[in-house]
Amino acid sequence: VNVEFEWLKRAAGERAAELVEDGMRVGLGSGSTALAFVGALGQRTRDGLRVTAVATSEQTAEAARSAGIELVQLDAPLDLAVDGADAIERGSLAAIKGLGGALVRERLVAEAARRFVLIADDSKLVDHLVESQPDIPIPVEVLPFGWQLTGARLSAYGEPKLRGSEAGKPFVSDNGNLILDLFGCDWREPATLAARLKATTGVVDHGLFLGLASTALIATPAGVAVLNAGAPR
Ligand code: A5P
Repeated sequence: VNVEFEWLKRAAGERAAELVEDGMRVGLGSGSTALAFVGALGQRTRDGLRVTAVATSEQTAEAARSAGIELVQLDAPLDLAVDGADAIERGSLAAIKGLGGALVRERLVAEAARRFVLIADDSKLVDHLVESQPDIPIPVEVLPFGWQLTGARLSAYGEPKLRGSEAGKPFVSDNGNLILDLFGCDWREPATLAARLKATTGVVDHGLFLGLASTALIATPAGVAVLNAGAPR
């Protein structure tokens, strides 16, 4: 564990918790940075803030419950959603998400929110998303039924690799699906790529989050920078 990153994640999470106002319905992202936000929000609720929240994964739900945050279903729009990312592009705030395997619920929550805020340490910030490859693939969640054929369709856009779990078995998402990590994609037109992935039979969703985040809170050793989508880089 990189202690500096842990400290930075906590700083980003605490800053995001300051955005939450009394009575808000809040979306809780997944991954270690989002869990720092959950911890900070839990502290604020113990100090008297009233919120209800929707969790994007079972892991986050558990953390929220132990932090004393009231969880509700995603049955109405949210005021704010806060989530981590695997890579964030300067300027556009386009992001790759889903290395934690929660991308389907993460997108449902992000799209339900009036304001979607990304939080990360500065190691996640890139000038162009294409730079993050080959290390960071585009995660694609697919139905288990016929997944090999879905994979063959996806190979038109990159090299799909079935994600494994630590036990050596395929990773299974909270939705009971598989993840194909797509390496070596053609990034010239990310919006076209995103639309094609979404339109592929057998695909539930993918981890390219374009045009969703309005703000990114990026923690650096010098402080937390507030980046707004569309602002000069
Ligand atoms: C989960 O599916 C992802 O989208 C996470 O938001 C992402 O992997 C970031 O995780 P960390 O904050 O642990 O790096």
